[in-house]
Amino acid sequence: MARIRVGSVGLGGISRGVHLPGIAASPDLELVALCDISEEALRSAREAYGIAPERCFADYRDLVACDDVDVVDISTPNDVHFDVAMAAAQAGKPFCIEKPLTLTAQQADALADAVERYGVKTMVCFSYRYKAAARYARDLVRNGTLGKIYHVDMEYSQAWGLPSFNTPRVWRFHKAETGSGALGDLGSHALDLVRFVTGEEYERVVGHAETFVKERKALCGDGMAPVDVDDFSNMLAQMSSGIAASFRITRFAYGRGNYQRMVVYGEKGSLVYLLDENGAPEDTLDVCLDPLGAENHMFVRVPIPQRYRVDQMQSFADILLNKADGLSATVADGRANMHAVDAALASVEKGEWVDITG
Ligand code: SOE
Repeated sequence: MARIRVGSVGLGGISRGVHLPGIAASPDLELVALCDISEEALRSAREAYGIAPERCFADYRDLVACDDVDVVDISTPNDVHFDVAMAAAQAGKPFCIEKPLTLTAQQADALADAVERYGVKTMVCFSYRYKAAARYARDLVRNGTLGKIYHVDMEYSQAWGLPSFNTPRVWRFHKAETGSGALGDLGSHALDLVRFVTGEEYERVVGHAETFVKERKALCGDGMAPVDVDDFSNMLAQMSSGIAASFRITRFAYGRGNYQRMVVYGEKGSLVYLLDENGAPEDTLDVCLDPLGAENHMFVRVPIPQRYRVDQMQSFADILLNKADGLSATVADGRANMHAVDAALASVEKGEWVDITG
């Protein structure tokens, strides 16, 4: 069977590190076109994947218009997500897209409507849905092993915002390009992962967020540029079925790399999902399921069954081939995520709980 021909737009870190290698590794996908506004990024990807110069573009509209591009892979900065995804949908081309889906919930609503109108398949790259320990945790929660869930506590911590890293004012610190700071960048993952594991929706949220470092070295010239987004966000969320969730999202956690910790406390058991703990190469799962464990306050690390090890880009191919497992995020999930992110931002401004609608 002929491979599905992919055109990739946005050739930065996540594309080079995950999307392009994942497309290359899939027996069902073939990379046929590239797009980036950076000539260097375009040249580097072209040479790495052997793409003909006439299939390399600076304007995403030219890539979407190619008759030999069946689907579009989108890894641009956040402020370009909506335009590229809308162009793909209007051309009737399925697409996969990096998180957060869009800059705002309003954009997400419009994109979700267009996807429905044009009937295109989609996937939002909430990449931690493909962590085996997260999938195992999801099964233990969904199959009732833990019983009724009371609390979920979710931490997503990085350190590159700390002054010692001297990170300049990159697009992730500029609201017009990123939408929000740690909240949309890391918090979108955290909010999606808790929704993925619990299967529950967010009903209302209250948040606290600040900007620790108010200006950073400008990318051009010798001056400084303002940071107009959050450096961290602490949130509480009430979920359907009454789950009380808490989130700690930060770029200022000294000693952390790409650290995630989700604790799920249930009536009959609890679990701890961990990523990048003490630099461990694999995600892990600790559980406390038996009365003796509860009595001794013991959580035991469990082996992760092989069936939970799934690749993100192959999952996109499976969606396109109508053989998906249903565990990948679609634009509908991305839209729900954006409504939670926007409600958290609104709560930070108002200093009160905000209901999540839509
Ligand atoms: C931020 O540092 C970042 O690159 C996020 O943008 C990614 O989504 C996350 O997977 C890793 O960290």
